[in-house]
Amino acid sequence: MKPIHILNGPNLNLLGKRQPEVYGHETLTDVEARCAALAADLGVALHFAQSNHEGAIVEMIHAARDAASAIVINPAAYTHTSVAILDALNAFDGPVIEVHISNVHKRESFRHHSYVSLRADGVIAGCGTEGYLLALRRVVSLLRAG
Ligand code: DHK
Repeated sequence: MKPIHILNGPNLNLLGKRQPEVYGHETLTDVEARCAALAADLGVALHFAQSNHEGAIVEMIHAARDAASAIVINPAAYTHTSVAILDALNAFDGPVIEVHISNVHKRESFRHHSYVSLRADGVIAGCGTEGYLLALRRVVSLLRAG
């Protein structure tokens, strides 16, 4: 099985420092370490990345077309604005799970709409950083189910 790509959007590099009451105290490096440990338990390879730039995320998704078996993506603010990220995901053939650390539906109305949800096979919101682990388990079970 090709690696699973976990992609993170803008401001998630500040995880742990930015609005901890909303996003928690763990850093993105902590999240990556927890995902890597779970991936090792599940016997899958992982690639973990973050960018603050929309075009860079589009290019990460293009790279995943050949390199990844599945994508877990937290597009952060681009969730609510980016047709370009939706279009790139529509050009990817494997499972896609969308993750939000916070419960976007309990927050401002502009966070209630997601372009990415038009492509995602599943959406996890409001489970904190554990959402990444849930998403990882889900893509592995989808891939193993064939
Ligand atoms: C992260 C962000 O940065 C916000 O722009 C989204 C998402 C929610 C999250 O909960 O992980 O609206």
